[in-house]
Amino acid sequence: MNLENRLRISREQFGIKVGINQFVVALAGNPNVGKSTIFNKLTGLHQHTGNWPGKTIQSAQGSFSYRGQSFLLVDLPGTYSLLAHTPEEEIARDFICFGQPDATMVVLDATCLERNLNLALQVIEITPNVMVCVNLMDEAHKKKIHIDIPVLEQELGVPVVAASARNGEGISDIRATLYRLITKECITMPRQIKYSSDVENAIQQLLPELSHLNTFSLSPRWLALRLLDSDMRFLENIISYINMGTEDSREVGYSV
Ligand SMILES: Nc1nc2c(ncn2[C@@H]2O[C@H](COP(=O)(O)OP(=O)(O)OP(=O)(O)O)[C@@H](O)[C@H]2O)c(=O)[nH]1
Ligand SMILES: [Mg+2]
Repeated sequence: MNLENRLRISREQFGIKVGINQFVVALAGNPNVGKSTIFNKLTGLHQHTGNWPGKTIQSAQGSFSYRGQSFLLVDLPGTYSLLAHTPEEEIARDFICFGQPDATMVVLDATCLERNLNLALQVIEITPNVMVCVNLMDEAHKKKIHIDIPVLEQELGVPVVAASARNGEGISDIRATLYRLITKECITMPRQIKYSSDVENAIQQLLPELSHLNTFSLSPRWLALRLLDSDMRFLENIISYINMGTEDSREVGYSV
């Protein structure tokens, strides 16, 4: 199976039909942070809703163009963590991990950044193609919470945009930042979380064992961490993702 087919099949499993030269952007975030508001502002009437394949959970996809480039935006269910506990969280996690989005935008609630950053850190552990949107800035302002966007950007190593999506503020910044991310005009350097020395040692022991695998879009370090989690259900999903089209599996992907 060539890479193009692999990409198509990965996405079709999630009911995503991508146009020619269209980039796929996953919209992730904790529940109630304004993901759908941003989705609606960006895509307007160019959207359709349905269900995630095999689930009764609603899905929404929509498109928009910016500087001649078409984007397909996928509004994911709210999730606190990628260590999924609910069917909604499983969908969000599986799409980010296996749906092969070209970019993921993590939306954060400016009024409770600390809790929200957990998800952002988990996502940047999986993929470097990430931007962060700190939404509800109007609410933060009312609560006299000040957020230093450039410092946050520096700390995370990915672009960060402030927004008050309900008022339409920050939407044009989001468009421009997604474009820069997709066209590689901006290169991200996501912060890698350092774990305790026991965990780091365990990772180092596992990495050589993983070196014979082509893990495609999944980083071996992230994979080692998931092995340490021992979430068997998720590990099964990871294995079937890696095994999809094994015949030319050395074509591309992470190397350890
Ligand atoms: N004040 C304020 N309210 C906002 C902003 N963005 C969204 N909201 C409101 O926040 C509520 C939740 O917004 P949604 O867009 O549904 O949030 P969501 O993240 O899609 O929620 P789930 O899909 O349930 O996880 C709605 O009442 C929005 O109108 C904002 O920037 N400022
Ligand atoms: Mg929503």
